[in-house]
Amino acid sequence: MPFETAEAAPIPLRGIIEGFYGTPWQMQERLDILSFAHKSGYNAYIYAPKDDPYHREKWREPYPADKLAELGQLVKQAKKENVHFIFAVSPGLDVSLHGYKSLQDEEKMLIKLESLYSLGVRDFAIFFDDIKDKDGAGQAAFLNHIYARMKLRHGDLGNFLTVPTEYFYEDMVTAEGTRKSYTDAFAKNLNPHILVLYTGEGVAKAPLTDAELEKADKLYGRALGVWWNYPVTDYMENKLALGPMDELPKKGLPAVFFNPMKYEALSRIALATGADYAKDPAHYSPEKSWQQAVCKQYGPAAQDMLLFAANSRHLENDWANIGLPDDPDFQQKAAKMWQSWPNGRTFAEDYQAVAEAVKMRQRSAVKLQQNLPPAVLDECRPQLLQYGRLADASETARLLLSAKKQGKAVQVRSLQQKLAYEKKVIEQHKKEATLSEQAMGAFIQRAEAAETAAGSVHDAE
Ligand code: LOG
Repeated sequence: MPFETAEAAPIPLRGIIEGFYGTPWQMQERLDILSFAHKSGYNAYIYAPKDDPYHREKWREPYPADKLAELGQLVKQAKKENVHFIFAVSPGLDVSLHGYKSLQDEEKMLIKLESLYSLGVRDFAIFFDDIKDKDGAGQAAFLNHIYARMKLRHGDLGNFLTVPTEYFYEDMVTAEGTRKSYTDAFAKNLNPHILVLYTGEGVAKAPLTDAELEKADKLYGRALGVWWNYPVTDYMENKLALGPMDELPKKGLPAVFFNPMKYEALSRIALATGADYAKDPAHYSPEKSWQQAVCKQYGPAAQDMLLFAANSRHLENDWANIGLPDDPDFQQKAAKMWQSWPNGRTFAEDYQAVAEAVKMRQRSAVKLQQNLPPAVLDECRPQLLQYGRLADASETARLLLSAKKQGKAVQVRSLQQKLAYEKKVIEQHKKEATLSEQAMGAFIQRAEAAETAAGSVHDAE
């Protein structure tokens, strides 16, 4: 085994899974991420880009020679970097699991895996996520056959992984707390040597506690590995995930894989924190690891990048809720000011703190435009511009508050107009760039709605 002995580590298999929808990474990005993976302390990478046709839609077809050559290059690089290259196929859209056709499909799958084995791949995965057909027993039998036949042919076969169709806890369990029928059939029949990954309580729901993992292990009857959907943003393309991994289980688990954004460079902040977690899960500290990652990756631009990245960490919709809060420093300062608004004892200093925080954010937006490396800038231009707009609108909002407090009606009206215009422009760009909803976004809303100090407005200026 060229790799470290797995037993010693609390998480023996730690890696990045290229498992998102949308434009897959370029070959050069993959080569870069393999070096990054090794340097960060990861020891595995799963090749599973949903939109590589040969991975999913056209899984039966062999890779054309040029694509195979590229994969060979990756496998070589992975070996050089001591990273397990795990090759995955997602046949679930149309695979046959019964009868003669299923035997044919097994052959096709074996041919596919063999073509990668010839390149030096020893670790494989077959995924069944995001498909309609829920044939737990059939999928398990298919996996068992492929695994057994590969094992028989190759004494040096490495890890064999899967993801079931019910891949998050809430989808596996009945109201009574027992296994749903799909999960029951899959779990009962699957060879115990095949490693099952799941995504936690939801598809993208944080944090994941020791107790929750234990509960899922118990339900499944085996130790599950984790496929963690952060910093992936394929379900919310307008926001970037630039925060750290949330709190994850502190005790050991067989494997953890982090699913990144299609933006390779910007994914590195979260991925660096994921590596910190995976190396030493018991002592992982999200905020600390995040600060270190940004400082290490952004050098002289780090302080500005910390401010920008802070505003783009949390992803939330009706089913996803992941990533630490956006800009907690600003949120705290604003909350304190609202407590003393308009006439509290500490208002002047609370207001001052907000004013300074806004200025820093404005400055960072300008400086990052000038100082970020081009590869990074290319991945975040719309968001960085929107960040600048939000900071500028926050500046208007805080001036508006001051005018309201002092009862300067003319000033209030002109600032209101300015803010309304700034908000409109922000709104126009939301579809392509969203951030800081609960931080600067909420501050702007509240400042706009804030009552003018009672009875003191006059047009005396
Ligand atoms: C997909 C994954 C996708 C992610 C986020 C799994 C196991 N599968 O809901 O490819 O990137 O969610 O959209 C998924 O997570 N399904």
